[in-house]
Amino acid sequence: QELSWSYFGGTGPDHWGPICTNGKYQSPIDIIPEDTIKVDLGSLKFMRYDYAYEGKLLNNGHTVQITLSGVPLLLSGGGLSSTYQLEQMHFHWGAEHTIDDHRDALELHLVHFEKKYGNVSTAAHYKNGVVVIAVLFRLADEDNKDLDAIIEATDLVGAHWVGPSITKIGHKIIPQLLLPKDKTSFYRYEGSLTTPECHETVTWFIFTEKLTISVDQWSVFQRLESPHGPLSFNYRPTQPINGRKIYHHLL
Ligand code: SG4
Ligand code: ZN
Repeated sequence: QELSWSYFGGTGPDHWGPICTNGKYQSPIDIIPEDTIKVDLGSLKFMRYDYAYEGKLLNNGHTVQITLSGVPLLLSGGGLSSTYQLEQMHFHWGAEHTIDDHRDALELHLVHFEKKYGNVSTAAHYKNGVVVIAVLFRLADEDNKDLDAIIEATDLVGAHWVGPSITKIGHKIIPQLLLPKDKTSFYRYEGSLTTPECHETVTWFIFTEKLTISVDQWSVFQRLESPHGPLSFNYRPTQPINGRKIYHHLL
């Protein structure tokens, strides 16, 4: 089974299509903290992120993606003018957003859609339709216990590629534990999805506090099978800022 786009070669980022190539508000970007605009955007409000949920994990050939079952998890605040609902979480190994050109080991994306649109694929066609929360992970000596169940499930769906593969995550997931403790410091800017079609309808929030992952845990992601063999990295190169304002919310 072939996928229409990838992170390498003839189906790689240079061949992703019109919006990806010609857009002026693309993501990810390199964030230069010194150039950010310090403002009070109001705090982000995470509703029901502190409960334990059953989760499934999917290897779609581009990433591993987690969906949770049960009541909707909601996000507001941070200067947003409406309420957004969590659809899925996924990882990029090799972080997508860099800080002062430094690339961390891993980036978690929590993808939300504006409630009135019902899902991300519809919301992605409308201004302010999508909000992605990004969490950066740096390498550390110790395992991150809060990633254990996800790593275990990733190992299960990582085997020989015969098409997308899904598994139930062995332990319940508490999404709050995948967010940094300090939620009062984050960057915000207007950008795009980081994969085709690269729709420019995404408000990005990137926490400044990083979490950690061990090399052993990280290598499980890098072994994930895709149609092109092991998916050793899955980040898009950083894109031009083109005069966009990058805000830094500080309490
Ligand atoms: C990953 O490829 C996800 O698997 C996609 O989700 C997601 O697309 C895509 O990344 C872009 O999202 O936060 N990196 S990102 O900008 O959520 C969408 C699915 O394919 C539309 C469901
Ligand atoms: Zn992503």
